Amino acid sequence: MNEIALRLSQHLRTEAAEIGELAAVLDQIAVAGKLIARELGRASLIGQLGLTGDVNVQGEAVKKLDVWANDVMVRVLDASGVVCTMVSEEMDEPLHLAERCPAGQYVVCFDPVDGSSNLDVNGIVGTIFSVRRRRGRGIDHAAADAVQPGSAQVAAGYVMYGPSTMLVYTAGKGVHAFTLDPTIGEFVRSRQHIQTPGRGHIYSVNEAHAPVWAPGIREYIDYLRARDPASGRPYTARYVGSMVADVHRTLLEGGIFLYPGEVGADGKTSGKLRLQYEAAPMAFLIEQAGGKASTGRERIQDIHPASAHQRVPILIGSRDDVTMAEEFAAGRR
Ligand code: P6P
Repeated sequence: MNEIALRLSQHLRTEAAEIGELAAVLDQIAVAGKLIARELGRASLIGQLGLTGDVNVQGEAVKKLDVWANDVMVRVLDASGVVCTMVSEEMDEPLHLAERCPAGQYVVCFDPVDGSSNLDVNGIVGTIFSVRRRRGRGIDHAAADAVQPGSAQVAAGYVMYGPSTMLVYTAGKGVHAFTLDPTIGEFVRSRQHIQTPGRGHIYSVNEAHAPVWAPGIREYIDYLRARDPASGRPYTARYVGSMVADVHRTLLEGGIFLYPGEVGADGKTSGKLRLQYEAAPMAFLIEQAGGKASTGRERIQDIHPASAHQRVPILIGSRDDVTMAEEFAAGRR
């Protein structure tokens, strides 16, 4: 009867003494995860696949489930009663719940369905979330709330919709995984205090972008491909195209996931992944598991966002692998 003792709701009650009302936020995210998992499971049967015809602030085509899942996240986080500002990939501006703010103390940044390009082919997608405390004071604090650095996070994680639905989170005391048991409708603890291996044997990157990668990255990938059994090479390649899936594998098996900076026609280097609700939450999680996350030049969690939808390059995974990649990126290898 382990599933009774190890339910997420029970776990959060025991943690509540230490994490306070953050437990209410995490509990609500679990509810959203159950609702989104149910909708994903029947999407192809109820016409929920495909595009809405709109384009989001990122300039990306919006899927019907992106909008639907965003609405679910907004409603369940509002219902927690303790969230006063929300930032979402699917909302151009931060959502500021003025009526919540006198009491509401949390700011939640999220990507409701990350990897949605996989939706129509029944691929793995996920919901990524990042929680900070309200920073600003007075009615105009929404702007300050939305651009806090990753180091201000008090919790972060994801819900992964795969063969099983898993919620993986950290509140600064290790990384814990809960698997949805559909027979009782509860997330049940499946792993606790996850530690990522110091070094892995898998690299994960979209190699089609190699011609425009920032300096040093192509040399790094060539290094990983080279045959040298004494140093554990070649690595093998895995790429799902869904950050939650690629980072979850890296968290458990080690290695490195990269979405490197890309050099544009103007000579400037830019990233694709969003800092506030993709890179920073995954960085908090991987560091709690003993791993590392950087842009290649600076620690992801140290970046002070210029805007709520800022994009960054990211190298994330095993400590030794990310350190090696940084050395190539800095031209020291
Ligand atoms: P590409 C999904 O759109 C996403 O934001 C991440 O989940 C994923 O890692 C990345 O973009 C995939 O990008 O350019 O390889 O399709």
